[in-house]
Amino acid sequence: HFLQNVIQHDTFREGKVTVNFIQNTPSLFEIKLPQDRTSKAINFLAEVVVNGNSDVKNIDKTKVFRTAKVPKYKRADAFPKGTKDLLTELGPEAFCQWLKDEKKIHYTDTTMRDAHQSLLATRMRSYDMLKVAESFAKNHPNTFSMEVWGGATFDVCYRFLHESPWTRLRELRKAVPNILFQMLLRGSNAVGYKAYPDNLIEKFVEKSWENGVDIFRIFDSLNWVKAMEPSMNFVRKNTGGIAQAAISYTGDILDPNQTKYNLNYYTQLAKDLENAGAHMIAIKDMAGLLKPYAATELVGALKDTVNIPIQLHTHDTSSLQTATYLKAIEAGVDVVDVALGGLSGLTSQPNFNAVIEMMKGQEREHDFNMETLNQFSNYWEDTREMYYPFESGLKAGTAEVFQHEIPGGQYSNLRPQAIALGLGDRFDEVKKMYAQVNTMFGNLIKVTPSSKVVGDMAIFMVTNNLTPEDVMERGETISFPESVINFFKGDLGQPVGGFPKKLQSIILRNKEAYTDRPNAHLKPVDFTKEFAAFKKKFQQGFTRPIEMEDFLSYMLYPKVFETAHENYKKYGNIALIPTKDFFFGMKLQEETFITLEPGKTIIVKLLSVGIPNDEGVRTVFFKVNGENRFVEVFDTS
Ligand code: 3PY
Ligand code: ZN
Repeated sequence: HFLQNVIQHDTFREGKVTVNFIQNTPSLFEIKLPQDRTSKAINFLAEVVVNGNSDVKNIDKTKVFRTAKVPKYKRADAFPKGTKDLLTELGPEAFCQWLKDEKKIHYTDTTMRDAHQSLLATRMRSYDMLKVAESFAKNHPNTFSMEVWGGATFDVCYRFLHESPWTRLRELRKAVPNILFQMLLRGSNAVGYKAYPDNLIEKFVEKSWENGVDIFRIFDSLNWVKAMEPSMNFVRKNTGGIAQAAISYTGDILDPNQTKYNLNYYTQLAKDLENAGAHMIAIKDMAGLLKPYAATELVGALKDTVNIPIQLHTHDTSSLQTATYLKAIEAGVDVVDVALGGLSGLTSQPNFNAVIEMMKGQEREHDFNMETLNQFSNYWEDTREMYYPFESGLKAGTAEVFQHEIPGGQYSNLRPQAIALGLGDRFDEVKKMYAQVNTMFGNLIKVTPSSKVVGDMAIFMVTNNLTPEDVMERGETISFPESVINFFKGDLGQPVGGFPKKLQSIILRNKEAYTDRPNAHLKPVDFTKEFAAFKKKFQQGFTRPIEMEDFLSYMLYPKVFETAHENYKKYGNIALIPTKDFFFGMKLQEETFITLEPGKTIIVKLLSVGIPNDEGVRTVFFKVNGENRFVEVFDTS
């Protein structure tokens, strides 16, 4: 390393070395050894032991965790054939015809995406998914699909879990080669909260497919078909996957007073999506508002309107939604979204295990081995214990959701967001205000990101003690949240029936609003030039060649990616750290196992944590595979 420093030094390279070069250049003796994976892993363990995980606010020191048991499977056995094999064999059109002809009801398991997004603020780590994935693939290959990617998981992976969503997808794909994988794509907003250039979305779709996504559930937060069309085309053109177009459901089609989103509105929308090239239609009931008898009407009418399979997605916030599934199944829906028991119910999807029991002995029964399915539920119930800091606090179903219409995925975030802003005791007001804001905004489809705009405004109004009348009367003097201004400008597209004009001019003041697709205003990404610049900036610190996938992440979330990259340089692949150690830190004399790669596991024991020296640095001692190691960590407390 000393010689390397000499050879790489500018003075040496320029041939200007004098006799005193070595004595006068102390930097030659600064040896920076490249850190290996073990050192990086223990750097992270030490950091959490000393400073905690900044994402975990309240630790319950008395908490004892159960060991989650992975249901048995044979590693050496081949994977049984599943829907992924069928899609490869048939291609998307014939596959969808097969699905339509199926008498059995099919199931999408949302455990690894929407379930934890909606119950645990999206914090489920790849570590806990990968532990159980192969077992699930081998035990339940007759699952229609697994939703494992997209929505909020992409950004949370980097931002809070310090792991790569691409690695998650690849590793899961390896563990589950036989069952279709599904992702949630926010149309022109990809996996973000704003519009992105079309060619960025196109590349993102292409890479998602290459890395393992089969079914793209595409929605637009305002049900604007024009905004969904490009993504549907990208899936059809650039992948062998399925373009599943979602109609986001709001209101109540059975309420004669609610005329905006009536049955006719939804059937027309489904027809438009079929005409625009959808392989399948999803009814995306993101807040759990589709009541059982409404499901009979809606599914029946859609079946009569379109010739493609229909999948139903809901959230059980009211605790009524298993009945909705029963009615939808009777009306001929092809697939329903469920979550394994331990991560089901409330703001998540209805209970997979219970729905299977409900259908036992019935005409459309699809056979699942209940003993192992219940073991998977138990696995998640035990694993969930470690995620207690992220529970939303909702204890029972609430019929209030039919009034406030807050999506399940937003509910589990809005509550902590309100608490963080000191509105914990005023959460009831926030919920009521959410409904009022919706009315002010002209009754919107509310799903990410339009739901975030409504949530931001509700929180803003409660915080500032504003009423809708205040906004209308003295709006010119109010500084509205940025997301609200951008929404009224047209940044998320056009809502059904247009913007309420008076409020729009109050909020925008002199800003110009536009009515075409927001993406049409964005400069396309110059992939050759910008990817080259990205590589130059970030290659240092990567222990593998930099990829287009990294670049896509950077383009979607520049700051988040940059921070994640810094963490990666210091700590390596944090996804390998066991969850308990990741969130809560190791205890003294505790031992943990970290598998750096198959066949390479290190055993780490925490021996001691020193007192801070004059600079506030603590020395943390470990025994790693029998050898003593230490790490110095600055104590930030
Ligand atoms: C998301 O966009 O993340 C959602 O789950 C919307 O329901
Ligand atoms: Zn959902």
